[in-house]
Amino acid sequence: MAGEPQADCLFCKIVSGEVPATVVRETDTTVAFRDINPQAPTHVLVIPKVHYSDAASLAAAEPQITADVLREAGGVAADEKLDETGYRVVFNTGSGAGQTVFHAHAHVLGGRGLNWPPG
Ligand code: D5M
Repeated sequence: MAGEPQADCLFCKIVSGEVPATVVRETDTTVAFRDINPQAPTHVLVIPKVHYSDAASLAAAEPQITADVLREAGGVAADEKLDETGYRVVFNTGSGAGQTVFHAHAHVLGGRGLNWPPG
């Protein structure tokens, strides 16, 4: 069923605690944890606890939880003191854009200069 945990999903396993992660924030609907392969001094992933394959399908089905993810991304930035220097929130969507884990997630990146456009 839509939103239900998927047995083969790495991020569902992080939500359930089956796979460990360095969790920095958690709410009823979201988990934020450090990326295992950081691309910046701060690189945190914010995920919904429900399973949707990407941000667009999450937004279509669960607009409130999508807002929760964005609010928590801002919370991570505040916790990490990125507000003044700036930070980036990225949803890679589709393998052509670099998505490798098909459970919606926001990357929160900061702590260094970030070029535009991204590669
Ligand atoms: O981003 C998927 C991200 O997930 C990528 O930056 C690595 C990260 N990742 C993969 N496995 C783990 C674990 N176990 N803990 C923390 N972070 C992880 P994408 O946009 O799909 O390429």
